[in-house]
Amino acid sequence: MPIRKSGDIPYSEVTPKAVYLNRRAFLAGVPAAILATRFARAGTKLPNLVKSPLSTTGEKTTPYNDVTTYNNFYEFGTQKDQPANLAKNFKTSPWTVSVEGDVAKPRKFSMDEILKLAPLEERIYRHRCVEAWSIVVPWVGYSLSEIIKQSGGPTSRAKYVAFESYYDPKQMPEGVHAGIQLPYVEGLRLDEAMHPLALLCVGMYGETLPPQDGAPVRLVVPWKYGFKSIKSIVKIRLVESQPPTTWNLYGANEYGFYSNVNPTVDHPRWSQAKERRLGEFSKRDTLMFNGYGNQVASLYAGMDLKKNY
Ligand SMILES: Nc1nc2c(c(=O)[nH]1)N[C@H]1C(S)=C(S)[C@@H](COP(=O)(O)O)O[C@H]1N2
Ligand SMILES: [Mo]
Repeated sequence: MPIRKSGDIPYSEVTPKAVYLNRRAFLAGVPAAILATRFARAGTKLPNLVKSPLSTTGEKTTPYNDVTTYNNFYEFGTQKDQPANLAKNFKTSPWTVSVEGDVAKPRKFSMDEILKLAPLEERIYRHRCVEAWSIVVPWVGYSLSEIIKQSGGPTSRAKYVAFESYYDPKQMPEGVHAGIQLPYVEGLRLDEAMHPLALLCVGMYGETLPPQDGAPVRLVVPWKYGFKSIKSIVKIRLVESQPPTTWNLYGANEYGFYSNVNPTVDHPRWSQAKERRLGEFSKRDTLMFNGYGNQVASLYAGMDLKKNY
């Protein structure tokens, strides 16, 4: 068998680590039941990661096990522990992302193309869910602006970017009970989408994304509440007017289009002043723009953030 550099292996051909380890352990005679608990990580190592200067420095990352067993991914169930189980066999290959609408060169990208579009960076970001829990994750990816540039860049008409998740009721039978409209849709203003912090994410903890965290490709927008970070993306469409978003459709008085993390604007049903970091006991103060104010506050200069929640 020829030896290839891991960077040359197409996404579709990579053997998931769990399968590989199972195979190896099977040969060594280790019982399968022990394997299931010992080798729970299903990702594939992503090579040649660049450490990004956009990382949040000095913060302890949340244990992998917490980040991959406490999830919101309503297509796979509304309970936090459901996606880890129900998304296990989610088919993420082949995968195509279409970049369309008001871009100079609308085109489709295969997952292999996405992995090679720009150097893969490791960025440690804080992530704050609207439900007042938070995590610190070493994500892998590159700025969302890269894929928009690779599609010829925005035309003069483009003002917003609309995103759509994959939805297959056969693979996601819990979706019909989720209480939200599917496919999951999200949106950003064009300048937010082009901000370098907005991450097109293909991995975490040095590996490809596990299904429950949004495999094979998701958004991570660290200054906004977690629900803006749409998972398992199949469509990115540049548009003229503000696109609909899933949680705003669900309840417009509770979830706005902007959804910037803001400890001074409470959710109608609970306070946003504090948060609990997964794995920690006591609560900590929530930071304006989740601590990314120096980088992003200028995007909202002159806007009333109580009105534009
Ligand atoms: N397609 C899709 N994307 C989604 C969601 C979802 O239910 N479906 N949940 C959102 C919410 S509410 C949060 S907090 C984050 C959670 O990401 P994580 O599970 O990787 O922490 O994903 C967001 N993206
Ligand atoms: Mo969330």
